[in-house]
Amino acid sequence: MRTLRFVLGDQLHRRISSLTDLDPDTDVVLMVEVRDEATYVRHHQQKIVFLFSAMRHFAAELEAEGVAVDYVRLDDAKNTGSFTGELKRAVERHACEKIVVTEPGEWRVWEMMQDWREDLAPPVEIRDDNRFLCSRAAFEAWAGDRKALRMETFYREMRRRTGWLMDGQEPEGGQWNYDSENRKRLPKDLDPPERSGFPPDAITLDCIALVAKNFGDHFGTLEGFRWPVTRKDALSALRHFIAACLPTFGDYQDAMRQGAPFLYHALISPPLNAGLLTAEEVCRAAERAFRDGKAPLHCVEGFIRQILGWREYVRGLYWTRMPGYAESNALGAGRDLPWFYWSAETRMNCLHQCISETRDHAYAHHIQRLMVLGNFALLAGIEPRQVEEWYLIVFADAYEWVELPNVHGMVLWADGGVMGSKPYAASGAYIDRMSDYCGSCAYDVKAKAGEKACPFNYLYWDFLIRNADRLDKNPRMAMPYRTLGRMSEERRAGVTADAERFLAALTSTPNGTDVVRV
Ligand code: FAD
Ligand code: DLZ
Ligand code: SF4
Repeated sequence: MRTLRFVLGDQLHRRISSLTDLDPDTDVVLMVEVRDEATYVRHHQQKIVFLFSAMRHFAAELEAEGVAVDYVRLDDAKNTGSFTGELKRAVERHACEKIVVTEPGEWRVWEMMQDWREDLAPPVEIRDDNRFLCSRAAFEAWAGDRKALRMETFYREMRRRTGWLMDGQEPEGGQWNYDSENRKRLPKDLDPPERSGFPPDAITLDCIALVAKNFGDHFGTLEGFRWPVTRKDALSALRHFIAACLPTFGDYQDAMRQGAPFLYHALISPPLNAGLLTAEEVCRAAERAFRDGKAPLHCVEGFIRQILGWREYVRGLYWTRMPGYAESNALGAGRDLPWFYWSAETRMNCLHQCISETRDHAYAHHIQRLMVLGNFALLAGIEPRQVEEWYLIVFADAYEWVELPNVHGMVLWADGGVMGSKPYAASGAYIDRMSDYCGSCAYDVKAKAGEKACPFNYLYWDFLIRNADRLDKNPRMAMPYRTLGRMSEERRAGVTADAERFLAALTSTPNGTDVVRV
């Protein structure tokens, strides 16, 4: 039977479920570069290059194996620009009796697939996404009627299920979680390993030219493109991380340093999310390093938790809560996204650094995303939809299944506590403790009030004041609200005045004038 196997741009694994029973004698693999996918949000230029180049390399590998690949390029004159249009055209080209796809990473594409079932003549088989360690059905069974879906409970279940870092029924070393050992400041004299990345080959250079021509007005630069675009290079990146970074990963997981965007992080999320690596092989490689005495337990546990715990958890949460998940706005946040999220033109050095690095690499590490970029959006009360769109655009690893829970739930607490028991709000003291940004900032992190004071300081208290009716009964917020309760009326009024002055000066367009632009 001739089967048309439609492989999406983030499903680039030879053992993806849509290809497991591929018959090279009869079947055709369809892959399409389409404008709709690059523009449903205006993705960072490096993300589009990464996906197109990884798709072209993957298609070439299949062809080298003798598989017939029908690959539609973006500049093909007949390209309709959409998944549906290209699938319909391909059905006309190939007399296929069946279409096989793997379920997608995003709800909007899932809805498209339901339409394909209705509208196309050949039957459409949608298979489970085997890139994950916990299927949608298994997560739903775990979630059951639980009111709160906490990551830590899920993670322990996954450790038991996989047997990773387990000593019989008990966690290796006697503890499930070594987070308390993973919050160190980066010593000044410690230099993180060199991360040279992968220079673009001829295929990537073609994609760079294509993207510059078609999407050159999207956010981000192309000059520094160094992402691995093949499985071979992605495995090499993984090996380098395990050998050079994992033994120190945990200790400085939360640290930030000016001019050092990557530190000890793995830099594997773009290839991992596109299927060039599997979660299983990444976790197994880390566990092997521990068993072989090459990396300490607290670092390996911290790393495995990110993938076996957080990554699987946010994906499961996304699918159990969609399509309604994005609709809530528990803190009633409604401010427009400030323009500096695009231009990096702000005197707040922490934000200037994190946004500039995001523009240059389509990457920021976890604490930059959470405690700088996200923390500001939370404290300033930026509308969830605008923040979510920004995150989906700017990072090479962003797909809605992973971006939405992290932003809507973890950062903005817009889901009212489904994901996290309290908002991750913090003042400038946290950023000062975990980074060297404040030393080169126009603002004074120690000052609490007035024009020179670090905006995070008064915005933090203003956030608590503004949201008191929603948060002051939360037991995990008891301490800050007790401190707020002891504040004099005069000081509270000062906080509100500083916050109002600062927020009123923010602009959401490039032409505005505001005090935080350089
Ligand atoms: P490392 O720090 O080395 O971590 C290893 C791996 O753990 C990552 O590659 C990733 O696969 C996984 N991981 C760690 N934390 C998370 C998490 N919270 N959720 C899911 N996976 C996690 N990750 C994405 O892949 N895509 C996104 O769009 C994305 N958006 C985020 C938005 C916000 C607001 C926050 C706080 C986090 C977001 N993350 C996202 C998670 C995390 O920041 C990135 O996975 C990580 O920075 C990728 O870099 P790395 O490979 O060097 O990761
Ligand atoms: C992100 C992306 C982009 C920019 N372009 C394409 C494309 O042209 N063709 C394709 O198959 N996939 C692309 N993708 C990834 C899809 O958006 C992704 O598969 C869906 O969002 C489902 O997760
Ligand atoms: Fe950021 Fe405040 Fe530090 Fe400046 S002083 S870098 S705004 S935390």
